[in-house]
Amino acid sequence: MILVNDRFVERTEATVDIEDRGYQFGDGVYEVIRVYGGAPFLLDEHMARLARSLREIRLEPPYGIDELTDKIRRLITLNALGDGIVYLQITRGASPRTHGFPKNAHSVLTAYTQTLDRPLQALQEGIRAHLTEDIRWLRCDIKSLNLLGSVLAKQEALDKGCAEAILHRGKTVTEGSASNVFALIGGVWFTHPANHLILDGITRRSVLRIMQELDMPAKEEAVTVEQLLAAEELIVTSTTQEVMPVVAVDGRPIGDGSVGPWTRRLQEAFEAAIRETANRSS
Ligand code: PSZ
Repeated sequence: MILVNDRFVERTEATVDIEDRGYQFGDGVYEVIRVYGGAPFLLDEHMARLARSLREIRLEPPYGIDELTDKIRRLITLNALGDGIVYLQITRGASPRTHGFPKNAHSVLTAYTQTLDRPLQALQEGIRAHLTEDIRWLRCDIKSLNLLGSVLAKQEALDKGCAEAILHRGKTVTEGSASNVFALIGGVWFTHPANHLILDGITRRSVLRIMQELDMPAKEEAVTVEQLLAAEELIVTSTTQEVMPVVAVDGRPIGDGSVGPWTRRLQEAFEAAIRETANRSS
């Protein structure tokens, strides 16, 4: 089933207007929520970030966030989702095409589920990443539907045989095309501060909390490309990539080119949080 505004409908019944502003302008925001063993992971944090994204683009959702949270849980149950994701987006709705906000349009909410396994082999072996200039707009803190900057960066990385693009504005590393970046330098984890230049990842925040619990020093301070290449360990984090080791950047090994001990400890703690979520639902 698919959630369309406040109704659960079959996939074939879910249609989008060709003048929907999400389709024409990318005028909307979205979330991707991880589900483990039928239980949504960090759902309240995703919903709080969604509410913030909506406010920042002055978009009124069709109904309140509490009601939406209930409906997302219902969607997971209806679809008997085990391990997977919920994709959820809200657009400014359909109206004759003009840039300014339409007066009579109603926002359009759609959400669906997708089964997805954990990327176990990549988590074990690590991935290669490719550095590329961050050409995105200056409100990367909003989880907006406009993803061309990320799409082009990711494809450039894939074309080079890498699984993720690490973005930099000039000398400063910002984040991944669809992830946040942490570099272990001199025994301290560095990640870009949560300002307008990055998306404040839910996984990023969860990993920062874990670092605190494990007494691993962490600083929300940007690093340069040069510092990143000299890091002892490197990870990218996201809802679907979890705590993903990066073992090489543009063909240069990070550390000795294998997954480091601090990364392994983080992965174990993150797995424990996942297990706790999955157990709660069973
Ligand atoms: O399925 C996928 O490939 C996903 S699910 C979430 C993402 C990709 N990306 C989230 C993201 C992002 O797009 C950018 C630019 N920065 C950071 C992140 C990580 O955010 P969280 O941890 O909330 O998923």
